[in-house]
Amino acid sequence: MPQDTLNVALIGYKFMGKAHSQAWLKVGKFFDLDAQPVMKVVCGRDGAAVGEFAERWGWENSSDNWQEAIASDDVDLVDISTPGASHCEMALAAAAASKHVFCEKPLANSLEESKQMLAAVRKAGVKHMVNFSYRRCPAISLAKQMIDAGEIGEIRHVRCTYLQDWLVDPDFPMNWRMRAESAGSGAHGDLGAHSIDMARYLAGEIDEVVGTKKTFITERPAEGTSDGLTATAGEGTEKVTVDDASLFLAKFAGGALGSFEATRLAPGRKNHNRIEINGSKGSLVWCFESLNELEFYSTSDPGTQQGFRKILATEGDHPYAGSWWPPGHMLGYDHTFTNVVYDLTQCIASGKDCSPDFQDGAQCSAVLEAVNDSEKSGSWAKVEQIA
Ligand code: SOE
Repeated sequence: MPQDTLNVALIGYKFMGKAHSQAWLKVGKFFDLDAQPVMKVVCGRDGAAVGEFAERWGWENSSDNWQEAIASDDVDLVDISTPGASHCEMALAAAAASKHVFCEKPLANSLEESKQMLAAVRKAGVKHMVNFSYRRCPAISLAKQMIDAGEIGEIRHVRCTYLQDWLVDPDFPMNWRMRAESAGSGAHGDLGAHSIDMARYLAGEIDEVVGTKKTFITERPAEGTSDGLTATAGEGTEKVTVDDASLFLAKFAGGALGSFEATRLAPGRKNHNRIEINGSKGSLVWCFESLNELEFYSTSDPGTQQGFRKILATEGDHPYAGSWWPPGHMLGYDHTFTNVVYDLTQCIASGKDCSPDFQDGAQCSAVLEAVNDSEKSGSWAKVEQIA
């Protein structure tokens, strides 16, 4: 039902909690909205810490009881920014209380849970969105427009690499991201999920995959305290139960071939989320480390002038960019989250469906799981297509 305010309950207040909070704070300042988000309540396990967070980030209330917050009549949208293991329970509770649901990626730690979440939001008739934030980089939205307009022709190759180096030091202590029971997987679900989503967005569905994963550092210093990506060491050591790296090949339904590499052990690569797409008429290349730039090669350019041109997606006509700063002024990581909650708010206000939604999240889980199946069987695995 269309509405003019949107009361938000955020669950989680670490790295993603901050990223989401700054987006909710800023979205109404930079964008014209059909509904005004109200930062009603932020939830977390440590009552004192979440209380301080609420004050710092402008949430009206804080709570150490997310179930109560979700049930409150004062809440329209539940924003889930916790580790993957809790997504399903929270989304099911939100849907049962007829609340719209916004959820961090990957949608869940298993395909089975992702499907349960999709079924629940559909049954409840609420809006649902998964936070594949990189889709909202202006350069990526522009790439999508260019591909849809036929600028690079028929897609033949999709080359995705998502490389980080924050775990290269074997003395980096454990945190939830290295435990299967909280994160589900390592680089595979954390980073690979972004690449899979971007590839699906730009090049269509993936039919079949073959791949493998590897944990290079199998034991690490135990966790002392942690905040997002950083942690201090505690006493003793703990076994790492997720992958450090994942690698797979893909066959796309539209005929393209793809390769996907995700790792947290690539020295020098900080947030190297890169995609290169080669089509029959040209190529597009983007990397998050220069997120405002889109490289474009066109076979239609005069022969003597052919070469990759660098488009700076910072002009008023570029997607989202016009709502921020005057032309030529760069956007960063935080802006992508604000662009996401802008679209989410507008969809809820107007009654339109959100994108990417839980179907996209579940389809991404299906690809991740097919890679696991392939690893077990040692052969190509079909990707389940989620209706
Ligand atoms: C850590 O690897 C991480 O923060 C991911 O969890 C995010 O999804 C990605 O955007 C940046 O890296």
